Amino acid sequence: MQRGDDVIKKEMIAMLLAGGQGSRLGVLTKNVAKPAVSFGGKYSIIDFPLSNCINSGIDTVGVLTQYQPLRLNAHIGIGIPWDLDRNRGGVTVLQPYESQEDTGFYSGTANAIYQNIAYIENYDPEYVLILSGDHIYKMDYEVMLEYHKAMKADLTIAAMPVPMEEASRFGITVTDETGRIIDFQEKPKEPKSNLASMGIYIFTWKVLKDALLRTRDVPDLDFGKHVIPYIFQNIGNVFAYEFNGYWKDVGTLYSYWQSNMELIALIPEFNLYEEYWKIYTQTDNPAPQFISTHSHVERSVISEGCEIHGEIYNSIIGAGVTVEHGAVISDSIIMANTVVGENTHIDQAVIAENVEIGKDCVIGTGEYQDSVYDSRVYCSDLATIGENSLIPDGVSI
Ligand code: ADQ
Ligand code: ADP
Repeated sequence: MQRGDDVIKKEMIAMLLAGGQGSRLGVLTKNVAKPAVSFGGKYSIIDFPLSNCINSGIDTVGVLTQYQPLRLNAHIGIGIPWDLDRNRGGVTVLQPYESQEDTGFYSGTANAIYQNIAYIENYDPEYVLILSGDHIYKMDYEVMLEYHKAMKADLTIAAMPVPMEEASRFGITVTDETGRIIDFQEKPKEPKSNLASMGIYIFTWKVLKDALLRTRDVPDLDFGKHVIPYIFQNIGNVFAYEFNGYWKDVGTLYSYWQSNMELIALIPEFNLYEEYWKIYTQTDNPAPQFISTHSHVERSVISEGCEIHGEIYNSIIGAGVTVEHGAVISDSIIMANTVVGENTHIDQAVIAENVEIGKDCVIGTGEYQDSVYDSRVYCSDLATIGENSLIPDGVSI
């Protein structure tokens, strides 16, 4: 390989896939890329993998994005909150561009990496970590890299057991007693095991580069469908790294809502308050929250800049939200700068940013009973309202 002066050697860099359409999140991703969707009141989904990177000592991250990238770009900026504002490395947003060879679109996850081989080669890495932009979890990728090296693997796939009835939504691995993968099926109708791929991969770079060059003509080149089966069949040295912590793919509206609700469960499965594994985000430093005399708040996240006059139960309230007198919110997510009018009742709903909801509306079932989430019963569809909507007085949704 030719090496110019501008090659900065890194042992491992991360490539974060954030270019899916996110269509299953409905109105929430109409104008916003899924990784930029807000989570847990003050965060965005992408804060979790980005924070994992910096907490794992990875200082070079390429973020591959193509749909509705404006807010994502604004959120990432030059990477200051994650300490990724480096002259060498740091975070770089990589959008597809039209060239003689390429169409200006990432047609699949592996095609997106293929189109950025030159970016990766700038760092002459031994290993490349591939991540998804839509997962909520904490993971030390350095420990995974140790495992990859110890196994002398060409590819290590992070994997965790899932309920058998959900297994066909995932890539499924079958392993021997050493952790070596002896069978891999992408979203099989009849899964042979329940050890699911988390879509988090460490590749030895020269193996991945070679596989990408050999498979590049496959339409919509995808890791799960094409590249992993190719490496598995032709090279075979593939291991599963078993993970047993909290991990959630928030690609569907229900899993997104559920994962938010899990933050405020009596015993949270996922804890945002751990000192040694902080989650960093971009904030514009709003005023403190104000909770008035007639308000009532139970087991909820209330972000900065909120003004609360009504009642809030088991909910996640983003920054700068106003809840007027007599309003009752339960089991819901309300994103930044939304206003909830007097006597409006909201239950099991997801309301995006900058929505104005009038007085006396009923959204969702609108009935606060005992927390639905606690009883683990989820009774109806979630009501969702997209950003910048205006809901007139007295409306039921
Ligand atoms: P899926 O969850 O279906 O399966 P996929 O649609 O491939 O994941 O998206 C993975 C990530 O790549 C997402 O963050 C998405 O935004 C991004 N992405 C999708 N298309 C892209 C493109 N063209 N360009 C850039 N980024 C793109 C995968 C694996 C399974 C595994 C699950 C775990 O294929 O084997 O079980 O993840 O969630
Ligand atoms: P969702 O499945 O909710 O739409 P994902 O982010 O998981 O969201 O993936 C988006 C889907 O869009 C994937 O199936 C991916 O293959 C597809 N996709 C990604 N890029 C393109 C593209 N350039 N053109 C068409 N489809 C794409």
